[in-house]
Amino acid sequence: MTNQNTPASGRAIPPAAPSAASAQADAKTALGWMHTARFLTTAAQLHHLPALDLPEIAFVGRSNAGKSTCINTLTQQKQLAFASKKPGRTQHINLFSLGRQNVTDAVLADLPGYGYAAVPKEDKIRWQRVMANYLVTRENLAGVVMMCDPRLGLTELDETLLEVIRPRVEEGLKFLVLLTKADKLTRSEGAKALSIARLNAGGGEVKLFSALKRVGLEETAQLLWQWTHPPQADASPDRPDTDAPAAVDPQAEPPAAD
Ligand SMILES: Nc1nc2c(ncn2[C@@H]2O[C@H](COP(=O)(O)OP(=O)(O)OP(=O)(O)O)[C@@H](O)[C@H]2O)c(=O)[nH]1
Ligand SMILES: [Mg+2]
Repeated sequence: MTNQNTPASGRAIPPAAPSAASAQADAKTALGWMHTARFLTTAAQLHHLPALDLPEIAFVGRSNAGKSTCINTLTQQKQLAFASKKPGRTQHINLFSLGRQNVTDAVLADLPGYGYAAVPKEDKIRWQRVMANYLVTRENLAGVVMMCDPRLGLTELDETLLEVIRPRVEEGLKFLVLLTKADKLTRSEGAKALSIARLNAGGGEVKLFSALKRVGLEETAQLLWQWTHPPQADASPDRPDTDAPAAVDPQAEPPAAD
C-alpha cells in the first residue's frame, strides 16, 4: 500500500497537523476500531430505537446483497450480524456499538433488506415506510453504505432510496455504494460495474467489495473511521490530539538536513 507521508522521492513529509490527522487512520487502526463492535440493541419499529448522540452508519440495500456479511467482515467477527443464504434474514434494525475500552464513539446499523419477492405485499410496504422514515428522521445518522450486487445493478427500490436520502446527502450525510460479491466478477466486469455505478451514484463514493476475498475491506474501514472522526476545528499543533493515531511513518527517512 502506498504511504501518503512518503512521496516518490522517498523524502518524508512532516506529519500533518493533529486536526487533519484525527480524520485519518491507517488500515490497522481502522480495522482494530471496527473489531471493537458489539451488539447494542435491536428494534422492530423506529420508535424502539434509542435516541443516540453518536454518529450512526446504516447499511442498506436489497435483501441478500450482503449487508450482514459485510458488517461481520468489517468487524472481523463471524456472527455479529445474522447472515444467511435465505433472503429476508434481517428483519429488525440491529445496532452495534464501536469504540475502544467500551467507550462508544460510533454505531453501525444493519437494516433489513428490501425487494425480497416472497415477502407479503403489506410487509414490504410497511418496511419500505420504516426504512424511508429511518433515513429521513434518524438525527444521528452520519453515513449510509448502500450495498448493491453489481450483477443486478441498481434496482428501482435502490433508486427510490437514493431519492429519499438525496436531500440529506446534499446537507452533508456521507454516502458510499459498495458493489458486493466482487469475487464473482472478472477484473473487466468489476471495472465496468464501477464506472456505471459511479455515474448513478450522483457524486457519492463507489467501491468494489468482497467478503470472500476481502476486497475493499481496509479502504471501507478507513472511510467509516473518517466519517465518524471528523477533524476537530479547534485542534491546533500545540494541543496534541491524544486520540489520533500516530502520524509517524516508521519507514520514512528522517528529513534531510538543509
Ligand atoms: N460470493 C460471495 N457471497 C457473499 C458475499 N457477501 C455475502 N455473500 C453471501 O450472500 C448471502 C446473503 O448475505 P447476507 O449478508 O445475509 O445478506 P443481507 O444483505 O444481510 O440480506 P438480508 O438480511 O436478507 O437483507 C449469503 O449466502 C452470503 O454468504 C461475498 O462477498 N461474496
Ligand atoms: Mg442481513
